[in-house]
Amino acid sequence: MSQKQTTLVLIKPDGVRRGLIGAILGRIEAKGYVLDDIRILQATEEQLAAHYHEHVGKPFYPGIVRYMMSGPLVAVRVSGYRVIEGVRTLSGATDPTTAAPGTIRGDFGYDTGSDAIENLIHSSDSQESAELELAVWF
Ligand code: FUP
Repeated sequence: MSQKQTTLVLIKPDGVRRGLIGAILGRIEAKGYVLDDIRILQATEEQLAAHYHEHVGKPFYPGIVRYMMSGPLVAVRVSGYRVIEGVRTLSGATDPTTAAPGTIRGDFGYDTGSDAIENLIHSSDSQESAELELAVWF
């Protein structure tokens, strides 16, 4: 039997700028998951270093920071059975150019030519990441 889970979703600054908050959260709600908490905020360098601790020091990290601080983002706590896997599936592959049509990144994302991959949404990839990431943003 599956476990009820909680995950973190971020609508990244490109999603907010493009007016896609409703479209993105609409897909997550339509799928059947529950939005338990939501905040709109400007990310700090400290939050990003904690959230992206696996990427700190990599060549693309400064680009991620520029991108993620380029405007407000939306942090959402989402719950449901197998929601971690479910929201990852709805989000699609990291690269929006090749992400499958029907996914959020595949339908709304494109290569902007920026040095960071702009792909609209973050969703936690495991229970452990979800706990750590929820503590960063809430
Ligand atoms: P994902 O799990 O699909 O969100 O992707 P990753 O955890 O692998 O990467 C986190 C973010 O880093 C991605 F959303 C995009 C960004 N990234 C780059 O900008 N350049 C890279 O070469 C790899 C990742």
